[in-house]
Amino acid sequence: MQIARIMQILNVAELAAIEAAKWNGRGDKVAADQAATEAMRAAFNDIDFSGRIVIGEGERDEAPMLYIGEELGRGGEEIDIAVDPLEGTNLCAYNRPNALTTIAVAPRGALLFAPDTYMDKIAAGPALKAAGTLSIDNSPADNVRAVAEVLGKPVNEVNVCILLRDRHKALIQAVRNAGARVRLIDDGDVFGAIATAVPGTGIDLYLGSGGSPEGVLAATGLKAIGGFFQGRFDFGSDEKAAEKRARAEKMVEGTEVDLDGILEQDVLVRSDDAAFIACGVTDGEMVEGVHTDEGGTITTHAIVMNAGDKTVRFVKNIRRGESGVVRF
Ligand code: VTB
Repeated sequence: MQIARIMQILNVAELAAIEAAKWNGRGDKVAADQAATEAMRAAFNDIDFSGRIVIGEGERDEAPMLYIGEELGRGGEEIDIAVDPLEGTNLCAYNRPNALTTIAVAPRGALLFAPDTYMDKIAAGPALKAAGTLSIDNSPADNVRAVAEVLGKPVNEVNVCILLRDRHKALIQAVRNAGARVRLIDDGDVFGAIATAVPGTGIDLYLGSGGSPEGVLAATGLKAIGGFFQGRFDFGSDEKAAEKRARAEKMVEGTEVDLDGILEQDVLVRSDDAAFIACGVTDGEMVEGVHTDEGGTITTHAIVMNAGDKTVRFVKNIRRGESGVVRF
């Protein structure tokens, strides 16, 4: 994606983060999400492009803002957009680390319409992608060993990020039995997956099942920088499974997607020109959150992974306060 366009999208993520951060620690995840979503929508509508939401806040008939299929912008280049306006609404509401505003962009038709179901995921950085030794079909122990070998460290120094959920009990045990460490997160697996490719976060591998939409967002970032991602839909086995599968079937109609097969990066993101942007809402290991000072200066921190110019940018942006003076 062109740098000028990336800067516009980055601005959208920043404005949403600034509004969401006003709710940091206030215990109201709904208000936080709404603030991010409204800011994001208004900012997208100000861009000279024809944006289309492919992953958003819900389906059209539920009438949310940023619904799937919603058209945004003042007209121009056709771009598909996946958003999770506030990834980790609870993280924001309780002021925990790594709440982010997240956006993925790609040429029209390139991003998978992801059904609202769980996706099993495995993610790691570019070295693992290059080695070709990871697979969602391998046991956790085999994948942990592959990571240790490629990163050149003992297994007991491999850090695996997993969502803290009952459904992951056996997985967590298997990873620990293999000798690796587990970094449990309450929420926010876009962070967990992306962090595997960002030195300094201490996360080497992401495993487990989270939202499918979040899977497409993470896959875009990892694809943009040559990282590794595989997914597989998980419809569960309860009474809702058949209904979820039927909805998913409709959403992937006309594509090559196998609902039970491995979802490779190139199926999730069918373009080499995608980009992923995340802006910090609360402070975290990958990016800091929104900081304000008495003069009204607002500082945001974002990560931008752009396949177009093969870059990863960490963007610290300082907005002048009412005094007009930049303080940094
Ligand atoms: C997942 C994960 C998200 O919420 O969707 C999770 O992908 C919800 O999982 O990053 P549960 O249904 O098990 O609670 C997040 O953690 C935050 O939106």
